[in-house]
Amino acid sequence: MFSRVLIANRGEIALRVIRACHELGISAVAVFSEADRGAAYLDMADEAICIGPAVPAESYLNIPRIMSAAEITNADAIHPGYGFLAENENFAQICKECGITFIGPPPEAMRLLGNKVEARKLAKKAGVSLVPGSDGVVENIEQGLKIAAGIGYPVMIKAVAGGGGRGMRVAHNEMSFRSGFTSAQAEATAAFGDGSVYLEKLIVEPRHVEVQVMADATGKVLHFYERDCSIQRRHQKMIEESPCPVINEKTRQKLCESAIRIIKHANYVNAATVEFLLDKDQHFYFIEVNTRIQVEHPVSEMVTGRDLIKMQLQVASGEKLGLTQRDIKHRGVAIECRINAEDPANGFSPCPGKITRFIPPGGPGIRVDTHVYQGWTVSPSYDSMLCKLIAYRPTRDEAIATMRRALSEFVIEPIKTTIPASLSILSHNLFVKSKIDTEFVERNF
Ligand code: MV4
Repeated sequence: MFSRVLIANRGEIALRVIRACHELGISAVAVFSEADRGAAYLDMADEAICIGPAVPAESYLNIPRIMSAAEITNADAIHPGYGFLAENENFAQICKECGITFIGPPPEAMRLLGNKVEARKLAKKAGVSLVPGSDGVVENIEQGLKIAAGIGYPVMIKAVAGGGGRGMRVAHNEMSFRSGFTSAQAEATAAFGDGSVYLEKLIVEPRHVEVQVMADATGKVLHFYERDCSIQRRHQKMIEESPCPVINEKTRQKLCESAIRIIKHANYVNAATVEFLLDKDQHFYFIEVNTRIQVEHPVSEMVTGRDLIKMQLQVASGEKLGLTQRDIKHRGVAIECRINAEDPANGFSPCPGKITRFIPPGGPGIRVDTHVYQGWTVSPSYDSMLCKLIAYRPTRDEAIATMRRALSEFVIEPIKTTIPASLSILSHNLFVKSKIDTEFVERNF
């Protein structure tokens, strides 16, 4: 096992990784920007190094500065968290060349799955059902029109280098295809430096269901069941839960086995999330793989009773997964609400500023993952997520009741937060009955 791990991230995930390191007897090195100086979790790290100013390009995204911090502190490995450099294959490659273990997949697997057309080909080879679409990159409008006619409208135009909704367009007919194709290419070029696009049939009113997977270096791949992440707004998830409340045990097994097949075919190591769309008839279709630990991993930890961050450290250090699939049971229901410093009454605009009162909830069935404390100043330079509130209960109705109780207890002053938005979603009868899809928030709020 490693003796020292550097965490190339900030906020709640940096704290989450520090905790996992300490449980495994590993010394944790934190890095911080000038905007994060004084964060309480930095005192929990065994060492903390300033790597530059607030602007991410000069600190959390600055590879030379992070590598220097790792070298100075004699770190054996780097945990990238999520966001920032977590899915940067160049960073993973540089770590390797410097003899520092990147706690994530090999750069080759990251490159393969980061290309959505390659990921589709891999899924096909693995025998997993995927959304009907183009076999590869669509080079021009005329070729695209032919393929779209074959698939049947409506179709979705997606960026090959994309993910998370950028560079995506829906086309309902030839005319909207022409304009959508050009603007998707332009947006993809601007966002990813790669304008390549491909086509898929539009799945109407889908649910977003994703499978948590962990692979070790011997090729052993385990799943930790699925999460339903349909409650999102503008591709920002707001509420996630496990298990998905609408799939039966047979569909669940097929879904999770499909995820494992894809990950095995990619020669993958470490944590991954395999995303699917689920339609009204319980058909699921592979869409993409996220090659990182995700924000919402705690719901999978709660229902399986496993520590996914500790497991990431273990498999990265070369340990075999000491579990079999049969050991991993799912029990109960976990729901996570992301609490952001945003004003729901004002278009969810960011609300940075000093927090003068912070009283988090607790009690039975509640987990609070946050780096925030009374006196902390939320910087405008970063993502607005303050806290993840996780309720874990035997049944979904009980988990909803516990979450509502906890959200009502939570005091965060004076900044605006998404607590009221979460409360109103949890009180909506369509959410309670789980008659939802990815458009639920936009349609009802
Ligand atoms: C789709 C889709 C419908 N049909 N693909 C959005 C982000 C990216 N991960 C994939 N996305 C979608 N792909 C087909 N063929 C609908 C979405 C989608 C969506 C997916 C997951 C969660 C929220 C979403 C919100 C709008 C659209």
